[in-house]
Amino acid sequence: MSRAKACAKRNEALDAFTHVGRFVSCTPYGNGHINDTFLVIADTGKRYIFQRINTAIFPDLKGVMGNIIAVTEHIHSKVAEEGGDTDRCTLTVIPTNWGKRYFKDSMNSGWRMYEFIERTISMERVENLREFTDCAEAFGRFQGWLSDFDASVLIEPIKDFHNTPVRYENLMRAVAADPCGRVASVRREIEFAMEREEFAKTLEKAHECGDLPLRVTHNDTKLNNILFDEDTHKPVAVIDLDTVMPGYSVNDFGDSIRFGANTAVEDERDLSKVSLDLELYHAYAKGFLKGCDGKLTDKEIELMPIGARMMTFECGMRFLTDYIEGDHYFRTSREGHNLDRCRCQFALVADMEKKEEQMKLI
Ligand code: ADP
Ligand code: GN1
Ligand code: MG
Repeated sequence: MSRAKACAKRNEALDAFTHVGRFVSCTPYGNGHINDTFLVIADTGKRYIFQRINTAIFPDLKGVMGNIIAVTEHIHSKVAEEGGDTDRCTLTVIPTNWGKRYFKDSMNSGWRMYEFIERTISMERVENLREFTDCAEAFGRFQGWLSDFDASVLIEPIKDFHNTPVRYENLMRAVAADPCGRVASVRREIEFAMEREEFAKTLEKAHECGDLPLRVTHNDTKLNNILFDEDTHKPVAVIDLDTVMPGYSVNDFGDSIRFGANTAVEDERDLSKVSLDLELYHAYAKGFLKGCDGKLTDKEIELMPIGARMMTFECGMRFLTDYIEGDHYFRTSREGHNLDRCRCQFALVADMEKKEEQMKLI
């Protein structure tokens, strides 16, 4: 779509939310890989988050928004019971002028608006161990709040989202199809994945034999999906609730480790910089267990290191699949971006394999 057309669509969508005021600015915002996020300012001075939901990834707009409303209402009531800050504890959806939860433009794109959670920052890296422990507590608490939530009201926004064997099959299908002629250049990465085909099944097997329960989980527990207070750097809200659905606690733990306990950034090209920081791992594990407040079983606790390795491996395979298929899923900003991300994840997996015993001890 041309820039002018994209801008026209955005304005068409903004017109659906004018009950909050006239919008005076709208600028791209944040570092998400999936949705198009904008910060909009109304003539009242109030700020809002405005997002074009990626409908190629989330076709069931009604279902996704229904999940978000149900989950945020539940969290609001939990925080109210605890006497916490109900204004900033979770996302608040702003309805359209007609009271709907999202707006569909004439090209079928979905748009939604949230209250901007003020006086917060989002971070790509933590500055110290305490921040990472706090972040873990926040994700653990999030899971705790949802422990009595009726999961049957949720739709599954993306089927088999963290089903690693299915992700493996998807990769093999992409390799066989090779739609962009890129397979020859990524043989080493494909082999890396193939050597771990059995490992990929570990959590699904644990679930099948009753060792790993399904809980309502976040499923995208990256550091930048938490908003921190700009003064105290304490977590304020867990955001990006598109993928909340039944899942494994150890995957929520694992995805945070993948992103936040890597000594390098997610798309680092210099692989000598990539490793698992065991101090950060320890800090996070401590906070997560505290946040979950005794709700995890011994077996779940035992599987936490596997969760970390699994999420890193799975994410690496997803980046590789997207690279092979021509980069249609994750937003990229340079040539070979998904391949760089894949290599970085696989380097981290290799380091985690070396540190398996230390992770278990922690
Ligand atoms: P994506 O699914 O593309 O990752 P997110 O929902 O995570 O999109 O939003 C992208 C970024 O926008 C977040 O990392 C955060 O910095 C910012 N953001 C999102 N929602 C809010 C909000 N309600 N208040 C303040 N900042 C927000
Ligand atoms: C995407 O939306 P965002 O940027 O927070 C992706 C996650 C990946 C992550 C990798 C819906 O998260 O699953 O782990 O990129 N979200 C979706 O950085 O696929
Ligand atoms: Mg996000």
